Amino acid sequence: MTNCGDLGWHSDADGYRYIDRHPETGAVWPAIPPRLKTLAMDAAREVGASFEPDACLVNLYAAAGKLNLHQDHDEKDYAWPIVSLSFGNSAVFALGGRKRRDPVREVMLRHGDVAVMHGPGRMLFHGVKRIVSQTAPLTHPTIPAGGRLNLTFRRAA
Ligand SMILES: O=C(O)CCC(=O)C(=O)O
Ligand SMILES: [Mn+2]
Repeated sequence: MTNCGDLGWHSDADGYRYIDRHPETGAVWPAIPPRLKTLAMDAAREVGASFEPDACLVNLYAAAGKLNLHQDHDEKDYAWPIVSLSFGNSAVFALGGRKRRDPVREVMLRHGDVAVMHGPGRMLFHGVKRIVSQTAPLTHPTIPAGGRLNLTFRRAA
């Protein structure tokens, strides 16, 4: 897990929050690549959302990686969407309701997919149940064998 943008999402013993520097090196996060920022803003606009991301969380999943059901609620304003880009192997994405115990449906997020959580979808519980091996159309040195790369663009502050 790492970040680019003015702010990066971080979790440690003190909890979850956005911070403006890498917690180990003290360096500022690298800028969000301009073309990806534009892509995220365009995707948001397509579903009637508008934002300028100041944070991009980079999640690299190993073949056995998963992400527990959660809501993204550390951002200042939930009117801003979250835009997710997926690369590498597909993920079985779990999409629930506004309560943790609501029923969950499964959506496949494939290489190149763009997902936007916005409006009534912004605060839905979600997670990654599993990564589906052998589904990546190409391999890349930054994605471990059988793994997946996900970028989520957020406006945190
Ligand atoms: O990997 C994904 O598709 C989802 C990532 C996510 O929900 C998060 O980083 O908050
Ligand atoms: Mn999330």
